[in-house]
Amino acid sequence: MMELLDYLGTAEHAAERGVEVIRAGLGRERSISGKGDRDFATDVDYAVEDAVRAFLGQETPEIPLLGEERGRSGDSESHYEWVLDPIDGTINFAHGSPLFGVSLALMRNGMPVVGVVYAPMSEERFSAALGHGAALNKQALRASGPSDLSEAVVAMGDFSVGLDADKRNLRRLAGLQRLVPKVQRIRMLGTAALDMCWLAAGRVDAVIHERINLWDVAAGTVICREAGVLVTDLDGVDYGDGAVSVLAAGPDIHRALLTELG
Ligand code: LIP
Repeated sequence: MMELLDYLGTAEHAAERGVEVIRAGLGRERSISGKGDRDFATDVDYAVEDAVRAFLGQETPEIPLLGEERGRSGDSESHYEWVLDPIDGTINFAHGSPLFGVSLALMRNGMPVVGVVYAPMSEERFSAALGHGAALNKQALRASGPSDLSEAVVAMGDFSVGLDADKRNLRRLAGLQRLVPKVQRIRMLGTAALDMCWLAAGRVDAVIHERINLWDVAAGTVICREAGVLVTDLDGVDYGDGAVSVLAAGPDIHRALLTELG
């Protein structure tokens, strides 16, 4: 049975394969496939997913994989599952913004135990394995942050598109109205994976996503936890497979936000 650090090594190589495909696709014409209201994936998203799937299919054929673009494949009885977002921040990527990355996690019984987020434009690779700490380009990561909300920079998810978007965005605006007078600044980076990694690196002090997919935040969750950050859903329940929201921050800010948003 492979150890978590072995799986971490495999995940890092898999993410590198994905980044090679992205680099090959930079600067050339792209085709996009619509995914409903104002949402899409590029041909590079699919190509990255295929390259990572092929690599993991060779290295760990016994472990199934859930990918954002092509869904689930493999043995559903396994306690383990790879969870992949080939390009988190696709809209940013398509618009030429450098804020995007390959996000790959290994889940064990519904909880992320290994995570890698590789941001090629800044050459930053965030990684972690449960019980082994978090790192940025092999340098140990330890989140540090304020204890007072008025000193906190809070990263939030994009406004919703698609079904019920108006209803959800009204709720989101109400939440913002409550938060804006209380926090130092709000940031909307357009990539949940980098939101979480920047939190682990102390570049933001909290992350709030009211509606998020597992593949967007699974890797970032174990990176944050190994950097000393609390990661729950918006009800304060530990984040894991099945949750639809994220609230991540150091203990003091997490408690204050749970109260504000409750
Ligand atoms: C994106 C997330 C972002 C969220 C967007 C979208 P994608 O993921 O990273 O934080 O606000 O709605 O879900 O689609 O680029 O993989």
